[in-house]
Amino acid sequence: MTSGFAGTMNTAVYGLVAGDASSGSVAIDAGAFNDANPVTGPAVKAYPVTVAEGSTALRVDLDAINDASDLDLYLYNSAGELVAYSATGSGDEQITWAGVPAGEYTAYVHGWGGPSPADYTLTTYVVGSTDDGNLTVSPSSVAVSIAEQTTFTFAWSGLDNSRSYLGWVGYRKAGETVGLTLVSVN
Ligand SMILES: [Ca+2]
Repeated sequence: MTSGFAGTMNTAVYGLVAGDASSGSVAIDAGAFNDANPVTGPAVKAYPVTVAEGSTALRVDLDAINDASDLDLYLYNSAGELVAYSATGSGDEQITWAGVPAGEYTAYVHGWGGPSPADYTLTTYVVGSTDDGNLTVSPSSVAVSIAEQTTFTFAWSGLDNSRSYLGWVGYRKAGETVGLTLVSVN
């Protein structure tokens, strides 16, 4: 990365946390999802997502099993407000939110197009404020000057091969995070 300041840059690791995966299936009905008032049904499935106090990042990852599927993903807060969505022409969708406020959220999977029904895996990751000891960054502290390129090396260990993980590395100047890199391990 390239520094925007001169001084000492420290790194901080958050995670890695394992994703919580659910298998599901939806019917395909392009008109079934009303984003002003989402209602579950054959083509709309809901998943509660708890973001605890002290959480630092959220990812919701939707993986369609059949690449011919077009599934979409929406995230609502506890007030029923749409706070993020991913609704491309693909079957796979992903929402990533660094700095997510704590609260109760609901993720909706909508079967928009393609063969019906459509199977998928929905995986949620909630990264806390702790270093879980499975990701190392070197150097952890380095002297930088403005516009100087610094290379950091990431290494992970002790992960369960059957799961996927998310975390992030913060770049800090005098205790303030001035940049970050999300780290996914699949
Ligand atoms: Ca889609």
